[in-house]
Amino acid sequence: MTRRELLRLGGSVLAANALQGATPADVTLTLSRFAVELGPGKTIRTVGYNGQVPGPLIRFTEGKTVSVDVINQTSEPEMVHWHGFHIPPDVDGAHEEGTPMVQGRDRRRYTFTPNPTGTRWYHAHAMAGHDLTKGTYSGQFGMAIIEPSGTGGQGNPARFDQDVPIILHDWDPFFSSDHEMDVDYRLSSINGKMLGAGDPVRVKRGQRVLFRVLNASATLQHRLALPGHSFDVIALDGNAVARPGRVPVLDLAPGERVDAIVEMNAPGVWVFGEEDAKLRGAGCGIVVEYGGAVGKPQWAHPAPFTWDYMLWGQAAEQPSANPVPLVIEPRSDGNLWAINGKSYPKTDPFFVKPGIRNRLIFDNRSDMAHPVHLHRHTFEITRYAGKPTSGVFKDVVVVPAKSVVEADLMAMNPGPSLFHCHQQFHMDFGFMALMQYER
Ligand SMILES: [Cu+2]
Repeated sequence: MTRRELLRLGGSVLAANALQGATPADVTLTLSRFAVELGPGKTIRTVGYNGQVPGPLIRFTEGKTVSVDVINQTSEPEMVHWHGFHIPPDVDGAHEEGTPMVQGRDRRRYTFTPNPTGTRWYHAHAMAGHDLTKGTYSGQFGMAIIEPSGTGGQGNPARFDQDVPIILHDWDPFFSSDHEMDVDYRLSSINGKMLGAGDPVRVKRGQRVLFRVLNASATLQHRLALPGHSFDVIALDGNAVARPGRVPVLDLAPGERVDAIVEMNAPGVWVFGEEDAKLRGAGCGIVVEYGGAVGKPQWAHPAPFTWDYMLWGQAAEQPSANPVPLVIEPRSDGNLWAINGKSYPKTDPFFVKPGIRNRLIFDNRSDMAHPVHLHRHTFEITRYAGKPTSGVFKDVVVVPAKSVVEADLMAMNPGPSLFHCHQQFHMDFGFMALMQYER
């Protein structure tokens, strides 16, 4: 874009805002319905941000207050949730916490101060129910990186040569059973393209590449491998881990992020893709191409591996904490899930004590794993399926079937905070409650 074009564009934005009596926002997200070509002959229509999927990669600076204009060009009320941000409830992007919706054909400005640093994201926070076009089934997702202030924009303490977002999504959902309980998908993408349809990730031998992987699927867990390479995991959900460690695969539930550095020392053309052949065939992969390498992208199935958050933690005696039990059970009365015996919207709020260490006890009595998410806070996993750990900080944690996971949080961000399963179909059918601060 030339300077003249920039000035012209700037002028029109200024004029539009002058009509509204406002100065231009730092970030503008315009929601509209548009066509996305995931691959040759594979075009879907969805609602997304700024006419692109994923939405724009947004880099914030920790502690620097920003204004975000959300312009809703659709006819439905919508909401942008800032996932992993410690910001107030009226801007967090959950109606249930008190953030005002952006009505159809309306706009709204949100002002907040991004923190803490790390790989975060933003996405729709709407109930979809049986409508598989809404909420996180749609194209409303994007990565947001909060950089530390005063480091010249290098958001990660580790040394790396390239910073590459890897954003997974599944498309064209349908009910795979007569009971409308199991959602399956016909298409998958990384960075908005099916495997082979987009630009490859271009690397050079000897480089250290930081992959920031985000699972933005509405309901599916994903496991990725890059044949010939391994992953040095340095952060989970954007938070530096206590003990960085090398693994052959990356495993992410909906909502989770993994930052991993890969040493590029196996020249060739590779498929960085889903371990599951069906999902990879549906498009879940991206080509990694070394400079000078030619040929068809190569895939090799990774060896079996047990993904375990505690690989990056430390065994440690935990200080005592205020216990907050959360019993997760299936229900047979139409609302599928219950927390402490009740399904949303009837769930009771649960309370934490301000200013101290509170221990959330996720007691999953169902026979299904759940990626549970807490808004506006980061928690530290302190016990995982019976084993003590520390130093792993997250905002989504997979609670395995018939298991208990304990996670501590310092209650330092008062106001209501939504707690829910990040599996959209579970959230929509009862698996949600509000966390409140005791007075
Ligand atoms: Cu769930």
